[in-house]
Amino acid sequence: MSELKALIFDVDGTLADTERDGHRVAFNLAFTDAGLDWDWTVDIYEDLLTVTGGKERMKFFLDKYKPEFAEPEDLAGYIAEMHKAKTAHYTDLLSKGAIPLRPGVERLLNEARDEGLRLAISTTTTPANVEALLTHTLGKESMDWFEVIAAGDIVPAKKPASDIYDFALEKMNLKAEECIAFEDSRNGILSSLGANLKTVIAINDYTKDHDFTGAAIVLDQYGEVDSPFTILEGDAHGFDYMNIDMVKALYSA
Ligand code: XBP
Ligand code: MG
Repeated sequence: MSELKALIFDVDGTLADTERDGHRVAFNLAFTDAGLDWDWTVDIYEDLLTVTGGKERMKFFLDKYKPEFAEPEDLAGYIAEMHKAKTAHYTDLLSKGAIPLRPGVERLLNEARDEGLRLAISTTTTPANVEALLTHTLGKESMDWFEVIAAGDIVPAKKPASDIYDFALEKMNLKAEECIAFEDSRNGILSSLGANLKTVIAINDYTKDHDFTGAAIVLDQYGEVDSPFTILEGDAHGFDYMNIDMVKALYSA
């Protein structure tokens, strides 16, 4: 058996609960800027989240919810411009401290660094969004904690395709069996399992009913010493909050 060398984290829903109060709000602000009356409610957004990637999600929305919309000739360009505006709103929200990290994330990252474990990010979101989240929660220097930040359009096929995890592994020159992935969604685990990575799940409100078949464990959160997680599926090996010893136990199981 190989030795654990790296932890690879998803961003949205995993490092922070960004979707409902971050991305969704930013999309709506961009629509308002463009003079559109599109309103991505909390409920509609749950359906839209089945499609990863903000640009892809807007296209899906138009096809499903606005079939009457008079599409501009360059629809892809139109969506890309609106997505730029959305990213500006999203990074602005983060700069105002709108979204904290999930419980246990900062501690776990620090423990991993103390243990000499390598860190990477594999996400569908735009690189600027990752930078904004890390900078405004952990400080600018935290960008350097991650050896690889694999994000957005860097690969042709977004999650659930395994490409973004394959890319991170290749960049780190590591094999899947030397790493463990942290995800929150069905599309995320399909991607990480597709790359043959053992995968830890911490759910959130949008993903609590997803199918996590194949996960090493499914938790409600990583937890802290004084606020333990609830196990939804799997064996926590006697731990009640996620620390590096638990990560190693899951990795070796
Ligand atoms: C995240 C996404 C992203 C974000 C929005 O998925 O699917 O599209 O919702 O960010 P994951 P962008 O957590 O699996 O990486 O608008 O920048 O795409
Ligand atoms: Mg996610």
